[in-house]
Amino acid sequence: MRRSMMSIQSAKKQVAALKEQLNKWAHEYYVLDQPTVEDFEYDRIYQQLVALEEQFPELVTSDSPTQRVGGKILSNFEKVTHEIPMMSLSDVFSKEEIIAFDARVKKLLNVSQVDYCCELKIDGLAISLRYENGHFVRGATRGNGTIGENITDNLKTVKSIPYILQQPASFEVRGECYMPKASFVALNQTREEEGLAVFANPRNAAAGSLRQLDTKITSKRNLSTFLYTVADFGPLKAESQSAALKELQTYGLRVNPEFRLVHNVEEIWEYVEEFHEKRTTLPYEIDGIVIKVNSFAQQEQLGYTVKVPRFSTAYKFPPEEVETEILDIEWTVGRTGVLTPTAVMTPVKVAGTTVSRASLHNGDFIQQKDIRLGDHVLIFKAGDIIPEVAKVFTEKRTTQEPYLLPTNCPVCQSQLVHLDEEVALRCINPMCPAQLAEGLNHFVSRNAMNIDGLGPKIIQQLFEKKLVKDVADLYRLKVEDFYQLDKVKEKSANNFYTAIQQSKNNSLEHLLFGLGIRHVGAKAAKILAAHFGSLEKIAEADVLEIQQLETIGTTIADSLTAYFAKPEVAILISELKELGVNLNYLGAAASSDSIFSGKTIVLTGKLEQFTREDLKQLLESRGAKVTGSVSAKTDFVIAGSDAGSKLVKAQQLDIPVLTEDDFKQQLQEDDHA
Ligand code: 3B9
Repeated sequence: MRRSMMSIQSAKKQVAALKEQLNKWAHEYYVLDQPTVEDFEYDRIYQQLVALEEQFPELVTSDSPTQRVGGKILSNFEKVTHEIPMMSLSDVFSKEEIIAFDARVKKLLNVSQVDYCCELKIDGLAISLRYENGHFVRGATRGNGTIGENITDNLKTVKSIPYILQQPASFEVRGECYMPKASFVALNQTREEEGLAVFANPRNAAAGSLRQLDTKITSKRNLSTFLYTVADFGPLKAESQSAALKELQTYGLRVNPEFRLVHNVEEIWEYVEEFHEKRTTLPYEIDGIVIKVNSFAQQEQLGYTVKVPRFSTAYKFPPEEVETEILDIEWTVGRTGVLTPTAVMTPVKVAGTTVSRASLHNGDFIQQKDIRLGDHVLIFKAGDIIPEVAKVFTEKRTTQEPYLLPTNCPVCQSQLVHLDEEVALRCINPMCPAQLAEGLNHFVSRNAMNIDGLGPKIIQQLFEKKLVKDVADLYRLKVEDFYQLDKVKEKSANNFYTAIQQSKNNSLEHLLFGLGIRHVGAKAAKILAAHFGSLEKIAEADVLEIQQLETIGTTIADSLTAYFAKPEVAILISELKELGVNLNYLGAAASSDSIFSGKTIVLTGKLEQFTREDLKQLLESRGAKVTGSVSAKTDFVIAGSDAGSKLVKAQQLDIPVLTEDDFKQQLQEDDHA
């Protein structure tokens, strides 16, 4: 009797955890277009949820991913209704259209002159913040203008949004949430280092950051806001847009300071030209100028169409495209031997910076666009940041010769392969110096050996000065060796040395991932390390045994066995061992991501499968705290038979209770997480 009741409590917790994980992944995949896991991993967790829901049908909720019909629920953010719709803006693209807008406004108002408020159009995400008696109570996305999503918890991590206004008032204020350019660049840099997909532009980065189910992630993204309107003007005294913007500031709300009251189209156009020029020097992206009739009385008189107010419009900047010529095409070799072509061009100024290089992505891209040396091309910045070739002026072409893709590696000269199913050209020489240098960069990266401070520039120098040629050499470096590098003094030399020495103690999964074996990502490395326990065991493992592991398929198994069959790899392993690098799995405890880490746990009742002391030690080794009495601070209780008052207390407080079997299952999941 009690057993089944206890199980449902732990099932409930598990179902919630699985749903959260799946919803997060689905959201990343469908909404953000930024998948973070392989399909098979999603399916594996999905099947676990299906099985649990079959066993406990009462735990099925309408927001469960298993209940999703045709992928309609894309996230589990609560929906909110905007009582007053969040409208959008009509677009104009030229001075002529601004003149026409002004003429229409004057005609509808039957006046000969109108004042306008010009504002910057921030390239972010429209949000609505509700304050009640001065307290921030709800934040939402625009959604379709009528129904948005409740992102209160995410917005609470945005430091520019006040929790409490400087004067108590109840209203809904709207504006833009955005990521500053510098934060966007920094974020993408880390994502690239971590092998994650980069965001195309600050807008996508802001959207992706706000729509996180894990608000800890949002809080780490540097987001900010500019507010520009109040949904219901109720409490505001202002009678015009420019006065309202000033009034919003008196509440402690962030308002973009560049707004300007103007009196005619000429002044609008001056504002447009001024900010078109200043655009690149602003610390945030703007994609145009918003023009609003300034007087609220006149705004009301003009009214709205279904989607947009008639009193405002947005002038959109043209994307800047500049002509230049292709001087050369350079190929670089990555860690996995993939070659990436870069166009080297006559330097030109585009959207504020001088551009002389643009990625051509791969050989197929060059052939599809028929890009040739010496060609005149039009370039632009994707998301206003990343230079891209938009168009080739074939009519200006002087050469008759198509560009020939390389047949040999530019670094080691060995013959390249073009695998059928891939777009990439690849150098398959494992001793290719370019790959080795990139391999070192991967080895020291965060999810691998996490050797702080050894960035690509240091690695490059270590490599060029022949101080290292492979990862084992890193552990042979002496403090003095670093003095040979540019601008490296005693302090940083010591830091580099210590960071390298410390990495010797990492658990096996870091080393295994760091070796950069094809198809062996951080997750697979963890599973393999936990299963086999040591690098030697993995090296000796049979391909059949490997591929039987959950989530490890034949691709990984084949790649692993091929890797460890190489004689140079055997030598590398023995060298690493000799140099004192740990080759063993140190257990889930060593990686602070144990599900028990930081949890407060109470043991009660008669335990059958563990002694109390063993269980206590086990939990503590995974970062948990074991305490004697149940309180609101208790995360869960592990109960054996004949449990008494502690169990009753846990039930009263709605604290999850695990049986020993439940616990063992959690333990297993912990080891596979
Ligand atoms: C209901 C700046 C942007 C912007 C408005 C902007 C985007 C939209 C808008 C806001 N930057 N300003 N301003 N700087 N990116 C002008 C569309 N206003 C509204 O959304 C809005 C909404 C209104 C009036 C204005 O009144 C109604 C009330 C009930 C029903 C219908 C309309």
